[in-house]
Amino acid sequence: MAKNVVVIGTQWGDEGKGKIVDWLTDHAQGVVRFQGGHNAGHTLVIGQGAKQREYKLNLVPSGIVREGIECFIGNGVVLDAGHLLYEIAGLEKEGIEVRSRLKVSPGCPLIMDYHVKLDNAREAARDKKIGTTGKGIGPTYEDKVARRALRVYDLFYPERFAEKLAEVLDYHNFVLTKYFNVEAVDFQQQLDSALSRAEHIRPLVTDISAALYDAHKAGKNLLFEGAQGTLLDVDHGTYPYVTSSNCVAGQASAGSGVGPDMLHYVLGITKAYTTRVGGGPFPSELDIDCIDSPGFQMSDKGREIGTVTKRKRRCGWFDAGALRRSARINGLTGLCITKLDVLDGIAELDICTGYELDGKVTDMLPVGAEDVARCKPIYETLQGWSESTFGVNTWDGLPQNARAYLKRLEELCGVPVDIVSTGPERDETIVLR
Ligand code: 2SA
Ligand code: MG
Repeated sequence: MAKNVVVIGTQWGDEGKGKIVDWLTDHAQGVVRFQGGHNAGHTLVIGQGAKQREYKLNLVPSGIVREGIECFIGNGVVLDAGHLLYEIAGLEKEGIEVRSRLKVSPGCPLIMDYHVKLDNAREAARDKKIGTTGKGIGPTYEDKVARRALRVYDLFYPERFAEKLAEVLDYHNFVLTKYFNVEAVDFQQQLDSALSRAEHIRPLVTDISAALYDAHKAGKNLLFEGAQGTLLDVDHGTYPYVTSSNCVAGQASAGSGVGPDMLHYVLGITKAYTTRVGGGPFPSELDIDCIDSPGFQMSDKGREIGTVTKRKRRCGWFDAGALRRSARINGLTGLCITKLDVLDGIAELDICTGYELDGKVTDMLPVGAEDVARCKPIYETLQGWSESTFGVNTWDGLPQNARAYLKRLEELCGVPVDIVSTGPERDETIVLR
């Protein structure tokens, strides 16, 4: 019986999903992206010593760096065709065979130049910045929901494409020029650049829903690779400081066209502390600039820099109230705690166990940014450990205080810790279940 796993970020993204997806590909034959776009940044470290290579993927599923793994981009992903071809070319340059293994849904909405312009113009005009990645993600999802998006399969019908483009461009150019005072996007230029990519994309286009169903029936194991994280989910996150897609486990179904009965295990990737990149409330945030602050160690040792935008990520204590919400929304089967080693040497570790909000105590992150912003975190303090946990690959090899920390996270979140990741490489992993 095939066992399909959904790998989901339980916090604000950058929990280290890429490494775990890669590690799990030992037991899978296919990896599926089902939401987001090239705003995602998944870092993979492959190989040892002089042969070690680091790959940074945005759109292509993390399975691509392993031979023989099939990779699927589902309908829930917004696709920048130019970026996809650029990423494929980069991988091919590294000697990775991509085209025979990568499949793209005909239903993916296309990210166009006007989406990128709109994304950046809106962000520039905002007083309270969301801090988007500027890749056109939000405006493309808007077009999808408004039923005016150009989708991948439109690329193969040039006349229809031109007709739809003219209509949609008319609308967006009005907004760009009249509302934002930004230069209009040229119709012919946009048409030519989009259609020039069509023949490169066409061989990849596959009915993903059908392909996944067939793969499942053939006994293949599938991994559904989430991007961003639950607290950035457009419905369940700290709205409006969120991305524009659903990032929760349920989206693996809608965003790839498989039934929920094909999702057997939900693994919640969870950093041992918390980070966030971009704007929005963050109750357990720490100072990352003062060298004496534990936040500085998280930022510095954890190399907490946005993979896509190179922005410094904000850092803070583990937030169990946020995790509790995340665990329920995703129906988490187990947790995978990552980057534990970043906390090595911090004398005392605080864990946010709940919040005080309007004079009341709650143990669950409230809904929406405004209430989250008013939350005063409540902490409990655990003793840290001085030993290095980097690369430790057995439970007993961890310092006692590190084990106690993990056990406490498990207790507070109500979900078992099934995996602990202690370094970027595959064998720097502890499996508990
Ligand atoms: P967008 O561009 O519309 O999706 O931005 C909306 C918010 O979502 C956040 N966001 C992310 N947060 C964490 N990681 C992401 N990927 C990159 C990474 C981000 C980077 O892996 O580091 O390089 O900055 C990601 N993508 C979107 C974003 O910061 C906004 O708060
Ligand atoms: Mg990332």
